[in-house]
Amino acid sequence: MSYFKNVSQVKYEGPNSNNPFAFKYYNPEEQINGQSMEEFMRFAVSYWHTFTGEGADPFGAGTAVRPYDHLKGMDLAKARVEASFEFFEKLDVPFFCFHDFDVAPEADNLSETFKNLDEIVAMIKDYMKTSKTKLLWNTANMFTHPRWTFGAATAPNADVFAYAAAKVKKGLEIGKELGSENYVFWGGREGYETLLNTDMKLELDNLARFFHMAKDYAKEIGFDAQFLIEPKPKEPTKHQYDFDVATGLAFLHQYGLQDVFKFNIEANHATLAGHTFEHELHLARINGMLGSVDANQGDTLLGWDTDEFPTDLYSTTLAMYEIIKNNGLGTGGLNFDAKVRRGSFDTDDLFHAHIAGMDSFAIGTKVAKRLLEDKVLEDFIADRYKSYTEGIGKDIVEGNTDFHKLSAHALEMGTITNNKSGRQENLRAILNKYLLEATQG
Ligand code: XLS
Ligand code: NI
Ligand code: NI
Repeated sequence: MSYFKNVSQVKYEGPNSNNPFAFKYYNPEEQINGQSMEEFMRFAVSYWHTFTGEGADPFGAGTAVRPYDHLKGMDLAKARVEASFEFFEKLDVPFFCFHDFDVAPEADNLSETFKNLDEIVAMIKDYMKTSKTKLLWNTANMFTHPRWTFGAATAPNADVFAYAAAKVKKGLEIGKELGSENYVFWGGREGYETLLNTDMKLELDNLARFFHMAKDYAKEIGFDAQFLIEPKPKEPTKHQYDFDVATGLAFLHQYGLQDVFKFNIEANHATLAGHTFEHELHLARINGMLGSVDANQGDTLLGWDTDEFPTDLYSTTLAMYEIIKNNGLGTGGLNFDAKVRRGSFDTDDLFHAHIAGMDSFAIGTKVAKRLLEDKVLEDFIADRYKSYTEGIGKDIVEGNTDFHKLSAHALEMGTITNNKSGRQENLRAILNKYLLEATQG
């Protein structure tokens, strides 16, 4: 049976196509950085938003109209697996991602829940035998059920910590079973509401203990996926511990976990933290910690994680600039942690949304590639810091100076008159020019 009857195979038809079910800019075969776009971009579909999500919001029930709406429990879970692989194939997407809870319903107790999971994971594994779509990452949902009210590994209740460990243990086994390339830890409710009732030091120590045990277990079972930490500053808790890349870096170094993790950076989480998407990618990259991306976008007028499909070409361009400079994402990818708006309730919208996102990132890739080939920003930046390549600047960089010599230099030189304009507006105009030109052909 077919779940998406209106859509046949989504293909690249080029910028002149008006077919709403075709790629206009994402050409999987086009070469970028010595790889095909498909290999380089590594797009992934988020199971939770696309197959499990129903379009509910805090004020109203779900609006999504899905071909499996009449089903419940395990029957629903199975129909979703069938639908998902049809979707992956029609979209021709190389990866997908899921939380345990997205694919199989929780039962009354943990062992029943695991049984449900085993059944569905076996089914997924079966589909994966004939599908090209692989698992980019899996993770454990440790935020929906009331037991996680105060967190999982940072909960004040040790039984909750143990329950979380059981879930992640299972998640690592599932990851191994399905050949996942990464395993994601997003904080969920790892954070706090008020310091009046919180032992922050114990919670952070416990979080680190949890991560070390997770790594030990992955090693024990021979699951060598890249571990990824996904920062987010707030929501659902007021203060999330993995606030942003900078906070995450400090945490990982503090607890000796810096070689175990890289970052999974989500655009909307970056902006919630008061950063740009490219800031977070850049900071992770220069520290050798850029692992994967949750590709979405927020809304500047809304202060929460709206998880919209990415269509902002400035943002995709500056993101791809970082990713190309990083030489790609390694085992990571561009996962659409994005959901169609509540008013986009048709199944067709699921295709439109992914096509829009993939095309937007493809445009970003083309523009970023040209900017890098022409060294537009690189040359400007190199020139701006030229003073560190000679004289006193060179001494600073090479460690050949001290406060005595620097002070003597300053006393000698008189007034500083050699600052140069940062040319921000001009650089933006150049970026516009590249954006317009790169999409012409
Ligand atoms: C929520 C997060 C979540 C993670 C996976 O804001 O983005 O969806 O990506 O748990
Ligand atoms: Ni995410
Ligand atoms: Ni998010």
